[in-house]
Amino acid sequence: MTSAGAVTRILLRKNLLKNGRVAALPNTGFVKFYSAAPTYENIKINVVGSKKNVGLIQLNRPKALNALCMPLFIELGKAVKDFDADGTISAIIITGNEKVFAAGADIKDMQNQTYSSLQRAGTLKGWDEVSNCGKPVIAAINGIALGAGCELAMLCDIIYAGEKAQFGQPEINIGTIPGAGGTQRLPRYVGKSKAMEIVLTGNFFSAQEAEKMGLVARVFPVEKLLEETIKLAERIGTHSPLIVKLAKQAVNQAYETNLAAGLLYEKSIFYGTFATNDRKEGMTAFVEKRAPRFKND
Ligand code: DAK
Repeated sequence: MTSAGAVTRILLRKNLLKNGRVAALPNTGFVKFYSAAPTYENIKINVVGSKKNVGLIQLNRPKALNALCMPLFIELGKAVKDFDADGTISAIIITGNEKVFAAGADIKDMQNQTYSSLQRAGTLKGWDEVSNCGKPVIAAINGIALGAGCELAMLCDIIYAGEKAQFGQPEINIGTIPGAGGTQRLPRYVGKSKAMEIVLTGNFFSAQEAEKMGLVARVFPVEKLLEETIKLAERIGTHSPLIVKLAKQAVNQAYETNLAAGLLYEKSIFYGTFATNDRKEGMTAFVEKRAPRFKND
């Protein structure tokens, strides 16, 4: 049976799925896929790049400044999981619009939650799909990335920002604390003093400050951000997907363990690359002075 993810990919590639909706049913061959294709209310998805190998997810609740409501979390998790499973996709971009990435979790949803209702609900659904994604996930942030919006960006592997982007963990203003990784990831990325300042004041900080702190890799003019992020994803896509996945795992270990254990992990991954055909092809291509032909093997 064809999975919903596979259906989405077929439709995207044939330009039949626009913004998460089936645009047309040109022939009976696709009718059978229609019912299985996921339709999204709170995100838009697309396949972009000159080789159509970049999965693009756009948060899409503009009236609520892309506040991350529970259905949005679930849709986001599903879209990431589908792109991760798609062998033709090299990297995934999560973005918002030119004015806003996400103003945090939906405060109206949370207003009447209780300690026990949150405990019963467990962790944020969809969140794990982003952090467990084997492929590179890149955040392209224009406008505000606050609270869980900033935490979502920090789940990603690389953050590119537009020059007007604003980041913050303003939960303290509404009587709570960052609860989706902010108190743990932010100090690892920017150090304790900066993280304390951000979390305890709730103050926003600019893209330029975020770049200086090392939270953001690069800053671009607003209108260039997505184009540059797609270029980055395409560049990653020229490498062996297998080795990219291993490299991502190795870098992530630096945030999970101490230096000695991390170096040991790195070494085992490094030796492990020598069990792959792509490593052999990469080095052979270098010696033969030609471009490598990676096979994800
Ligand atoms: N939630 C719901 N609606 C929001 C929202 C939000 N976070 N942010 C903005 N909106 C809505 C506004 O209510 C308004 O809707 P209407 O009144 O028009 O219906 C619309 O978006 C436009 O907002 P404003 O009128 O406020 O626009 P301004 O330009 O004046 O201000 C602002 C923009 C971003 C400065 C302001 O909207 C603002 O301060 N927003 C709240 C930012 C914030 O505090 N974010 C942190 C949320 S707490 C969890 C773990 C973690 C979390 C949740 C669960 N578990 C483990 C379960 C995360 C929590 C958070 O992220």
